[in-house]
Amino acid sequence: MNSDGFIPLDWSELSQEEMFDQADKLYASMKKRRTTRHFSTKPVARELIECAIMCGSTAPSGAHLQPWTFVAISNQEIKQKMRIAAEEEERKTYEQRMPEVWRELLEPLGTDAVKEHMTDAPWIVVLFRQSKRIRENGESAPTYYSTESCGIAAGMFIHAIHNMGLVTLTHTPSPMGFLRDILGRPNHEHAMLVMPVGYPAKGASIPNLERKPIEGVSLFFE
Ligand code: IYR
Repeated sequence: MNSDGFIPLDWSELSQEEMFDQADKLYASMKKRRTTRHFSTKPVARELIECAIMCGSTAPSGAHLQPWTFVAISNQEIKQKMRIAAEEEERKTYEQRMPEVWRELLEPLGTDAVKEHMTDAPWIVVLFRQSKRIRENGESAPTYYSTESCGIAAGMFIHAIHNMGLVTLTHTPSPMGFLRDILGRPNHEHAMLVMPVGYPAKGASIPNLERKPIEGVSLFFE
């Protein structure tokens, strides 16, 4: 193997005790994360959003292309435009496009076509997936596993937001083409998730959900 361009891995072994302790602490913290639909308008410093984006951007990605663009919006006029366009699509989705088998699942979650979080939350972060990359010679070339890569980056971003004491929501207006137009992104970028970020509104409530136990989400062969 050619080792040019390689550096030593910066890693140190934890004791068994430290491992269990860190594992427990992380799970205890992650268990408390909840998708929140009610946001306060209280401002959040841009540096915190930048930090969460850099955390998301540590995600592994196909051929290390990092095929994502996080577009962060605090501008109220742009948020308003995005909300109007999202609600227009969502009304069609909820009223015409959503079959009953889907609607019955969303009913207990309390979602609908009204998206006040898009104007209440101080930041909206839109994750765009890059299906192509532009090479140095200006030609376009494919990216690889961009959906998987962006999914991982989104998870890491969401965890960073939770870890800094803020809340977010993974909103998926569909279709999302209007976001490319409003935010002036190129054709090879595809909006994947809209994530309002901020403080929860006073008295914010969430559905009383349980998560599946280990047996429901895994299988071990030992
Ligand atoms: N995209 C819509 C509808 C929606 C769909 C699922 I699946 C959800 O878990 C929640 C909502 C929206 O964002 O409201």
